[in-house]
Amino acid sequence: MGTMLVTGGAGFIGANFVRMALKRDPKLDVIVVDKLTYAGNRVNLAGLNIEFVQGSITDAPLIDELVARADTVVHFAAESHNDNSLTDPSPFVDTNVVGTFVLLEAVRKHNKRLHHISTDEVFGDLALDDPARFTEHTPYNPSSPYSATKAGSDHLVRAWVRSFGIKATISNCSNNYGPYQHIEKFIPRQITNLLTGRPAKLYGTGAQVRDWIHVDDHNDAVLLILEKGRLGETYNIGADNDHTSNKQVIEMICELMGGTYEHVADRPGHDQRYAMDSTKLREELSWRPRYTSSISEGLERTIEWYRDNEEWWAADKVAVEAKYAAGGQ
Ligand code: NAD
Ligand code: TDX
Repeated sequence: MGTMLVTGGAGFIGANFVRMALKRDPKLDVIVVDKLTYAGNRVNLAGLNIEFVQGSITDAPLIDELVARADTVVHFAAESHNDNSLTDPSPFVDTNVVGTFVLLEAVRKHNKRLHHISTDEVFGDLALDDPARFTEHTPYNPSSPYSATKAGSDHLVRAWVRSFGIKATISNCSNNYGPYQHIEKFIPRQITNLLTGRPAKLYGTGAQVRDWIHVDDHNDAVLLILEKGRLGETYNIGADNDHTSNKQVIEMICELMGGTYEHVADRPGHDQRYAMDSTKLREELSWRPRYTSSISEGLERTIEWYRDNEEWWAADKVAVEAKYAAGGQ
């Protein structure tokens, strides 16, 4: 793939992606562009042979120059946390919508291959008793400022494919977990709560369902789409884990680690159920997740990672919890 430009490569999924891509092809030239917001961490890429550029995807001259040097662009950069989008949506519009627009203009000008990373949240949610799953044809119906800006970015990519013929693919993936995930997110928040003597915190009743996927299964699918995906197409990514409620996940974590949880204020507008139908990806590209049917194996390894890497997260813990506590969570 020659030179690959990875946006947001110092974040959770992007850093795991760069690690996987270089493991598969140590000769790959990787340029990471990342603003290093609170969610980005240069340490996530420590020891890797890459070129790192600190900068924003909204910086058009910078992005033009970097895209010109790349053969392929993989676009992870985003503001990614729903709760933050409820307190201040502004950076979500800037990065997720305007930043994607800036990137698309550079991709169009230099005629480069783009893969855009998106989420299942663009489809809105399903009722808890609805067994349906989202397909690539499910209409968009986002609920939060985060998911609305991701939906906007997907629409921009599709419009640039149709109107300007850019060489792009999109993937929409369900909730990821694994190493290097920021401790504001559900699973690492609970693990680090228990590791610091706090109770785990469950929003509302905890009946909500997320279709959990290990980050390596997500990134494996992204590499496959880059290699074999049909241009202009969208692929849903999910590991068929749409049967475990937040309450069950928190109970698993408490059981594995020895600890308790408490109910805290619910998220306003909380999406109830996400479930992905990844038949297209499985049939067309023969993708299969390695962590299947239950999250317990991946969860145990993730708990171990946070235990072993306390220096990676400990400095952020007090501030993250103070922010949640201010909102009753
Ligand atoms: P993250 O918040 O951990 O990382 C985002 C990265 O983007 C950070 O390194 C941050 O510094 C960088 N960034 C933010 N604004 C930037 C800007 N203006 N310019 C350059 N870099 C910027 O997020 P994540 O969980 O790794 O998510 C990565 C992508 O995957 C996002 O597009 C997200 O919408 C999508 N996604 C995430 C999940 C999930 O469960 N986490 C699921 C599906 C899709
Ligand atoms: O402390 C918590 N307690 C709790 O019960 C937190 C932080 C969350 N929750 C609940 C809310 C959700 O139902 O857990 C579920 C997961 O929450 P998040 O980790 O915030 O993820 P979610 O809002 O589902 O979005 C995630 O998946 C889709 C990512 O953050 C997005 O970037 C991705 O697009």
